[in-house]
Amino acid sequence: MKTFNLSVLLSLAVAVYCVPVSQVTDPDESFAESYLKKFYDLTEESGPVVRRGISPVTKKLREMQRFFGLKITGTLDADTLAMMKKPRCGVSDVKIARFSTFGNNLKWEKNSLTYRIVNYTPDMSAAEVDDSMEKALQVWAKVTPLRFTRIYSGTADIMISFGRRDHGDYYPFDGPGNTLAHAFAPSSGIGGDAHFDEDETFTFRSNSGYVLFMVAAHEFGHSLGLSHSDDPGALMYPLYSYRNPETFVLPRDDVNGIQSLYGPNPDVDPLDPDTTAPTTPDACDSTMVLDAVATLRGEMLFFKDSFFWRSYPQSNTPQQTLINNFWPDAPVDIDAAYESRYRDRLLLFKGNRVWAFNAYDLVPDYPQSISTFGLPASVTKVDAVLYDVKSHKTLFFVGDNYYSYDEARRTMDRGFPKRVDEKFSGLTSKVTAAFQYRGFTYIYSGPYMFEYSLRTGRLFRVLKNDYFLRCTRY
Ligand SMILES: [Ca+2]
Ligand SMILES: [Ca+2]
Ligand SMILES: [Ca+2]
Ligand SMILES: [Zn+2]
Ligand SMILES: [Zn+2]
Repeated sequence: MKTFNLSVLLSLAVAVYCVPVSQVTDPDESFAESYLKKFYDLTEESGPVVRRGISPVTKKLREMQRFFGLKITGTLDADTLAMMKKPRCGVSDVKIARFSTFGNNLKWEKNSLTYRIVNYTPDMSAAEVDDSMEKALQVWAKVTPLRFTRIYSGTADIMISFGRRDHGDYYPFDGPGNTLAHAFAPSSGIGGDAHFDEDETFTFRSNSGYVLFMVAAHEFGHSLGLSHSDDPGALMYPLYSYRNPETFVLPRDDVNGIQSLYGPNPDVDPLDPDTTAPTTPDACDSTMVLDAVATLRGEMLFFKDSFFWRSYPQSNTPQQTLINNFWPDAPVDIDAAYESRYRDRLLLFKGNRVWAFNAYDLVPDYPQSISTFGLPASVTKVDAVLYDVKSHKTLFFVGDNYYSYDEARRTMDRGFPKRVDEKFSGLTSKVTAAFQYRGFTYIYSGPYMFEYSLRTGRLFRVLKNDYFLRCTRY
């Protein structure tokens, strides 16, 4: 997925390396204006004229920043611009979508729908396109009474086609990048139809290009009556994210959305544990236990399930993203993480294995066994890992004990393991995550975070997750 990787790479590079926020230039301003027109209903006559103190552009920027969980500044800052440049769906983000003006009745009044694949993309074989479309519709059929039948001629409810630039509706595509596809809400005629931008490279399973199944599953959500969700884990989130089609399960937010329109699948037992839909970790959940925390080139990373939040110095609100969006080769549900400043790497631990990343790339020969650090064979997983800038040692937390690893000599120190509470007073239960940030050591134990002075080692405060994650729900 070259295009996608590249754009994400650029956005991280901007966030990481350009600490003084880059100046927003005029082409960026006109790009932003057309983005707001397209996705946030900024209208021509509203223009840049300031009326009663607040300009329509400022108002729409705030709306967009709120939707994506960015800091609400009302100005075109670097974070906002980077978000605007990510590959996404062409349907707008306003609650009453632009395409919904066919009437107020935005659901199908029947459960049996037809679809037709009008033409094909040269990017994939016809069989792969057929399979991708069929499976993308099944994502929705699994959780609703909706059933889909393919037809090969005539007009189907859902007409599926590939096209570039002007392709017969009033919503031309934009060439490679940005908009990948769009679809129309339920209605007769063009309603329900899904269009894919032929200037993109679509793929069946590989990592180069946009996975057609994922793009189509999202678009069919619109075909069935859903608009965009601001839950970053939702299929109906407007930005493209890579996910493995083999293991994809429709998230809870989307299940709730589609079932509010059509009800559940009558053929599925609601108590069947196989039907559990994944939920997105919530920064406002004070009982949440983080999997791991780490720094990365001045940012803070907080891992939970398939997601992480990143908090970087220029931004007040940590942003939540799928782990595989940044590191497609990374494990999810990890045990521990740390940044090796000696080798400029991020290390992720899961079970008895460790993965090393240099920026986005898996370092060759990884994953490796954790025994390469010199941990005894009896250690089959670690609970947390912390790089201590004071001693230049990396501490591995395992149960009540910790081990000390010398980064320079690449060996385990003698005389370990030692008890955790010998070094960190007041810690009575297991360490679940740990990192250092701006002169303090933070040791997580369950939902609590113990703050120790790096200089004296003394316990300062006992805090909770929301200290860094900042629940912003009012
Ligand atoms: Ca139609
Ligand atoms: Ca495009
Ligand atoms: Ca952990
Ligand atoms: Zn969309
Ligand atoms: Zn179209």
